[in-house]
Amino acid sequence: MNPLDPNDFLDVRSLLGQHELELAQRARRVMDEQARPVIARAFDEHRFPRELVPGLAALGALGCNLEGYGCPGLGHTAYGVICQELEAVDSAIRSFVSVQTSLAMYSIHAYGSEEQKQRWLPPMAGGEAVGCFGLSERHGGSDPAAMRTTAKRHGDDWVLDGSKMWITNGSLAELAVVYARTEQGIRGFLVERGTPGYGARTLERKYSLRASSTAELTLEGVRVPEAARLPGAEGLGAPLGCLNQARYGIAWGAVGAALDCFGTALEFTRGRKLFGRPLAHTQTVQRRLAEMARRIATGQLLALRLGQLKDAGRLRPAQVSLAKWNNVRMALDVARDARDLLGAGGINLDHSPLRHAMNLESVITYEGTETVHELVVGRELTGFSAF
Ligand code: TGC
Ligand code: FAD
Repeated sequence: MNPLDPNDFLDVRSLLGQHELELAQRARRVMDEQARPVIARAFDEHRFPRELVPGLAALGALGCNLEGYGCPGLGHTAYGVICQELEAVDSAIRSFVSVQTSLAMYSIHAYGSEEQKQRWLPPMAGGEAVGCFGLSERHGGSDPAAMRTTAKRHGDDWVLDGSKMWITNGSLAELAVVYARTEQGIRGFLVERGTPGYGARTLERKYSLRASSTAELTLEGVRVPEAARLPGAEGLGAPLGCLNQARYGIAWGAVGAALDCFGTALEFTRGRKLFGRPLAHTQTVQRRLAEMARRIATGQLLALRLGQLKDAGRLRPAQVSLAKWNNVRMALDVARDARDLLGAGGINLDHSPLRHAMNLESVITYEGTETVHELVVGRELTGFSAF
């Protein structure tokens, strides 16, 4: 019998449709040709490789699982497998796509007016317009209900004041989706770059997600018309609804990062000879590799099940929390262990595991910290909110 595929120990691939398999293959080819050659350097230079955006758009990654308005409408499992291939290269690339697709475009798709959808979704799907999503604030991202950014009615307009912190794509974005407190509760607004009083300051000296652009948004008396308000976004449930979409993609993406680290460790320990035999011939190294394979296989099944539930329209937020928590924790542990197996060589950018591990320190924090997801699951189990 042939040996099992280390990257797909449980043959999860055979559970995907032909359409998803072909997309995964295309995504891998695009990443191998366009992203892998530039990513370590982009990470080193603390630069988002914007030159990748046309390739991501051509792949159908932008607005992947959204229907109509020029969006690819490829389905949720398809979106998942694409996220996995992107994050196998770097979480920053999946992050760009998550924010564009699941946070900015989804906000407009789910809560926007017909005019807003027609105006923004086609260029966003084509990568000509970049979006960002401003929810978190400096004083506590886990508790968005406590946001201080306000939107006040002035005649036919709204005036926004406040700031948003840690905003992916903030400095690149032509359009910011900003959630703010009004007298009627939390509402969403579209703020275009260049609007007087709106600014984006790139955050420097990040040691995680260095190939992603992160910014602080400032809003000082930013005046937008009523037509820039998302009419369907009423209350905190609106931005939290977007987070479900992005967290779903992360649960898939994290598996990709883990696979890349695992593959690197497997190859390295097979080739490196110490004490007269390959490292992979020792018991403790085999145990560590087997542990990685076990955890990755579990994560693959979890992601696939999430996709099935989402495609069937039955996915619940607490299920997404469980998967985001499990798969990002799994990937971070695998990345750290793979880094260690590489010895000193593991600390520079010639190998990917340290870069993945540093990235995953953000991934485990954003889109709900690990603790937030544990507490969401705890609330579902017990009926008591511990927040
Ligand atoms: P709570 O009382 O639970 O809920 C308020 C309203 O929201 C509804 N809701 C949800 N709706 C859809 N999906 C969900 N997951 C939802 N969770 C709650 C809920 O039904 C309620 O609706 P209504 O109509 O009854 O008012 O709210 P809470 O204040 O107790 O907070 C709950 C908690 C802690 C789970 C929530 O605040 C939370 O998820 N906090 C974490 C915040 C977070 O994840 N921020 C992420 C910001 S974006 C980001 O990080 C992008 S990184 C992107 C990248 O680069 O990839
Ligand atoms: P805090 O909420 O202050 O949490 C601090 C610690 O307290 C954490 O360990 C947390 O788990 C713990 N904690 C919180 N509540 C509880 C509790 N009830 N019980 C026990 N422990 C608790 N936000 C956006 O809106 N848009 C973006 O595009 C975006 N991009 C990001 C990109 C990066 C690289 C990063 C790092 C963050 C980004 N964020 C974005 C912000 C992100 O969502 C927040 O960082 C996250 O929600 C956590 O908020 P915080 O950092 O303020 O930590």
